[in-house]
Amino acid sequence: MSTELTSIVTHDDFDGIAGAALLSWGFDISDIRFAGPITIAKAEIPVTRTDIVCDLPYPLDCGMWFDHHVGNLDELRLRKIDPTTIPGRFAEAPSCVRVIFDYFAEKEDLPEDYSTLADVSDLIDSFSYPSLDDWRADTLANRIDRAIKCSSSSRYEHADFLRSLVYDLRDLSLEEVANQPLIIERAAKYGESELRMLEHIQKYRLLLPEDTNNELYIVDLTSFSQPARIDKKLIGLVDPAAKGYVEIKPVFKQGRKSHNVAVSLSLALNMQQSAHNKDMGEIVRILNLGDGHKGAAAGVKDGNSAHEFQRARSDLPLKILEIWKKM
Ligand SMILES: [Mn+2]
Repeated sequence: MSTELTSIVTHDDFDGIAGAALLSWGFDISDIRFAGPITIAKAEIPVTRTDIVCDLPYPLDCGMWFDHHVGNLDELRLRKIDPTTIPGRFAEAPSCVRVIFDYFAEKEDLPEDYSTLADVSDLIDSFSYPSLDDWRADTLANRIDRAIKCSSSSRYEHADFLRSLVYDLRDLSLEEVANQPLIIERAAKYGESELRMLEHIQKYRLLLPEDTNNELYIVDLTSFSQPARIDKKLIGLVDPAAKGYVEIKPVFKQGRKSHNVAVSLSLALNMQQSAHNKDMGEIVRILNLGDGHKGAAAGVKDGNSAHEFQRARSDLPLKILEIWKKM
């Protein structure tokens, strides 16, 4: 390899943080940056040949790439890039940590703690909890996951927190990390917001008479004048029988409610194990709202007036349901 690898760009979720811990250990790199998949897809942060990219879509260019998302592999094929020519590794695995673990395990002995880290990353990233109670349990890994999901007062503070967590997961056991006061505090704070989310999910459910079997669980937050966040996975707790989750909410610009409506769709977890033709990405593409994959997609319906906003909030759920039913 001609160019020296000097930094890691990783996904800002549990799998990305833990993946960066292994990469930091294996390549002796401490310069770490965080991004979401959309930031990479839109090329909003500079990534060069000195970067190792982890648990994220393949950027325009990079030094090495580690990933496990099948959708990202499809994307490469569309771009006519042969994945085998990219340094690093892609494998269909429950987590990116697993991909990186296997990569290093072929060459050397890994610390025992990393084996545990790969196991919990598989569980968290593929959401393969035996039950929702197992997901809600205050286990070491769940506590760290909640601490990651807890928002910080600024982007910089959040990146600092994530960075020190990468170093801790690299150097300490899961137990030592999870028992740090900051982790306990942040996880508890996120736990409270989870309860609020559960309330919103129940209170703002939109029931469409056209959805005779109640297949889509729609949460309509368009009446909100402040941004609110929900984790759609929590819908599984409220309605385990729903097959698809839809969230519609206003787009906020500099804290002000705009006339644009944001939609996000995801398939219920129970759909992962069953054969079906439902494709959330296809729904947002047909409606020309945005893009996504089979399991999750998002987009925005632009509006130029309060009237258009109102029309979008009443039309979109019906249009989504219509396409869903035909799939
Ligand atoms: Mn992942």
